[in-house]
Amino acid sequence: MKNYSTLLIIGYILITVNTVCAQNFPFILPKEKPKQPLSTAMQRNYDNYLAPRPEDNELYTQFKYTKVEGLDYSNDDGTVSRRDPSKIIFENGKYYVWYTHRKTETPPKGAKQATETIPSADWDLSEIWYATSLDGFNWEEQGVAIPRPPKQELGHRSVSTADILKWKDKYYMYYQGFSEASGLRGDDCPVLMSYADSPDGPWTAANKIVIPNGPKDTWDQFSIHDPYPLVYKDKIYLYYKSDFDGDPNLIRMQGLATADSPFGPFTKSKLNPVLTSGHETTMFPFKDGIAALTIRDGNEHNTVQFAKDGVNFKIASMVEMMPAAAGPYVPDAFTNTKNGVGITWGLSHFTNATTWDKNHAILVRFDCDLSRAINDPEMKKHHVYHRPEVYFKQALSKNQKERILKENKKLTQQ
Ligand code: AAL
Repeated sequence: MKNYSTLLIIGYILITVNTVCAQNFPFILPKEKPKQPLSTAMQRNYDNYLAPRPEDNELYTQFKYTKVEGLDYSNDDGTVSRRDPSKIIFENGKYYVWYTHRKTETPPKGAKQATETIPSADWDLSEIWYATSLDGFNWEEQGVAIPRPPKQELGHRSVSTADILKWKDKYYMYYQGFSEASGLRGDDCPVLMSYADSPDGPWTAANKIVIPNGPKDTWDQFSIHDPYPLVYKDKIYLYYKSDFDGDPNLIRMQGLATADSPFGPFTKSKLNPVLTSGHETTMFPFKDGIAALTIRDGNEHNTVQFAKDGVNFKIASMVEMMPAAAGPYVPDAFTNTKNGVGITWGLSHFTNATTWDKNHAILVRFDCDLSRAINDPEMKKHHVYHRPEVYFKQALSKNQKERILKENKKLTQQ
């Protein structure tokens, strides 16, 4: 009996030693991190992602795009623009979205040529409009929600880039309020807020700055863009973007401000910026934390990130063709959930729908599978297949061609 136990122990030790020392990685990718020496990349594959394969990673997805019906763009002549959609909410048996709406006599002409009626930028001289839908594909425009306020009030030049909060059965809209044409110094504005009892309004302007610019020489001293509120940990978590470092070195990062009341005061996180990359903000509750689409700009653009505490974000996946300025349908945006379900669709915008002289943006629908509620294998494929013309559109510039010619000449004349 004693000999038998000793044999068992020796056998167990041999198996363990063999497993730990095994150098050859198994043919079937293990679901759990194997107990054997692993390269840094392989360790990362287990430690940093929700699963070692993208198709099992709830925060990996492809994005699919569909034209939306019901919105007219004046034959794309640049005088009508819709952009920067809010997150989408479902109320009164339908979906609601708010967005920047511009209807001006000309397309944007830049800050130097801007007047009281000629816009400097696509989001200059704009109002916040809204639309409703039963299916997310066909939208019925309802008209203005938040107009430009009278001349003496904050934000009189343009109100844009809105996002919605529902808090204790009332509605709060946060948006950029410009008191001068965008582009004069930079794209400078603070965040204003209006509130209503119903998503259909009427909206009352709080007529005060709710998220102020930072003190002189700090990263968000000039612009607070893309305010994006969620309810998390019993508070309002409002993410925002700032453009800093000055033209032509503009860098864009994202910060967080939290509050106990929609009217503020909002306290900016001491760790701001909390995301080092991304252009417009797009967040959603996911499990016990917050996930973020980190779209263009910065070292970590084209990633989905996750913060277990809503503050300290880590890369959760690398993705392609992300929706710009995405406003997803976030079913649990305001439920204070500790078990966020994720997102499957929303609206985003294309800002290059036409040539520059007819510049305007259009709203489009995106679909994805960043949700624990669905499992769509088509969304989980690991590469997006582009036609050659998509690559050839990324052509070398004249300067680049000249540089290459010069380099060749140097080499061949040696
Ligand atoms: C967008 C957003 C903000 C900027 C401008 C309009 O992509 O980041 O809203 O101010 O561009």
